[in-house]
Amino acid sequence: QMQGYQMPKDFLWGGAVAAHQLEGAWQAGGKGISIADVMTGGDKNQARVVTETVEPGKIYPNHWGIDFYHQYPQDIKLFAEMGLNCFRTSIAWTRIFPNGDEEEPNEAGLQFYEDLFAQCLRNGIQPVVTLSHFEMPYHLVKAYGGWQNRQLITFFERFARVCFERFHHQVKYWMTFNEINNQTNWRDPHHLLQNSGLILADDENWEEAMFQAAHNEFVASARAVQVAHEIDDQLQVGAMVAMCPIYPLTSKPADVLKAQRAMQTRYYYGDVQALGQYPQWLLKYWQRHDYKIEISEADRQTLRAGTVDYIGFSYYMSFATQAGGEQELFFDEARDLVDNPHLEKTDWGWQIDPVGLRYGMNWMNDRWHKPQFIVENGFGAYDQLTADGQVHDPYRIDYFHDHILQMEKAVVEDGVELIGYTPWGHIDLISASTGEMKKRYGMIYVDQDDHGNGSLKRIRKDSFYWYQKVIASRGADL
Ligand code: P53
Repeated sequence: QMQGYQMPKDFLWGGAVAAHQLEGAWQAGGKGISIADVMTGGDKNQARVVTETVEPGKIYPNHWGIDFYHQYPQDIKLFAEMGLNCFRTSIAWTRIFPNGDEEEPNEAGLQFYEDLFAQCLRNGIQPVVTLSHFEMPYHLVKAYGGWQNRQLITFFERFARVCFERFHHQVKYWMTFNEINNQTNWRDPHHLLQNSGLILADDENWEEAMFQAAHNEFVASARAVQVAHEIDDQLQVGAMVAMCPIYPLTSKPADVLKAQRAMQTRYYYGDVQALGQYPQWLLKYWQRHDYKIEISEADRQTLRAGTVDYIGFSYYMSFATQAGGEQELFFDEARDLVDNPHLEKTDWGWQIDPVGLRYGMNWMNDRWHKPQFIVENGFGAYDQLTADGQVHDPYRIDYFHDHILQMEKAVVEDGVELIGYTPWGHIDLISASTGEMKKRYGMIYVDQDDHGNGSLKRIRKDSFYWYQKVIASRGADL
């Protein structure tokens, strides 16, 4: 196998998780109910269901996660053993503001994160924190209609301010909204709820509602950037987009044009957050469709003043599209994606494309001119615990080998400025899309099934030792 380039000394090598997918303890320390707490478990054929309230007898995997809330002291030590020098997690909004609209924060929640971050730092691990990672207070959905409502800007700003004030000595790198562009797929209710807390009726215009919600998130994010810099000019606040490059299926000009519009559509979020303004094609699109997106002059000013410091992004896969002979140039993510015949897929149908990572990094660099941070990358797979009590996962090592190599080429050969690399779910946790435990990403195995049964024992997989070696060689020994 090919060897890699060595990354700079200060490069951050880490792992990434989100509070709701591993903490469990969904009611501990005064925590409120988040949107993840009312999502049942599903699998690749059966979508997760959102229930009106927490219903007895239903399975809610986020209620238990992997019990990180109680086991983190040992888990962080294991991360240090792996060699991590950073750890990306999120702050569960509902631990700090249980309903989201309180005036005063919940001290027990703040204390939990202060202790967690202290444990990281004691072990030579720098925490990297996402403020909103698919876990907004459910109350803000029920009582306010989610991010369509401008009042959420105030609530989020308050939450962000409290976090920056309390943790700015412990945490330098922040992100505002996780994978803010997943809602490009606005026909899927799961994405609308996860990103924006929208639960819409059939007769509402879902696309227009998505654009309004995303706008309010942009303003909230830009406010957070400004507040962070006021509190501590050392703080770095990033965007977080899901980078899935969309290729033209063929070199037919109409396919190429379609793919260009697909990229514009899926990444206008980054345009607004990095460049501080909306692209012209989108304003034209709204005009033609008579979409009335409420954007004030003050908002425009906030967006310009609150551009992000860096681009955090996830990378798992690439997509492809082709023109359908439509009158108007238009990209509808739920309908317009096609299989790429050159790529293999995971068991969950995610197309594996290491080169797409380098392509995406170059594309973003040309467009946004900001440092980047790969804050998720990984391979969801069924793992087997063998009779010898081990997990042999060569498929995961292959995936990481190929992706890290492309990352290093983007840095060394192409000159992309990259802060760090945090593979997703380096410890097994609950899947966001399916709620499964058995869709595993970890280099550390957690003994638990989809129903929450198991010893919760942590077991080092083969990939654990492989990544340890990669980090020790600063990326050269792949
Ligand atoms: P799961 C869609 C496409 C790419 C990444 O995903 C996505 C999603 C939404 O599920 O989510 C990110 O667990 C997300 C994590 C998530 C991870 O990728 O569905 O930021 O919360 O767990 C992997 O296999």
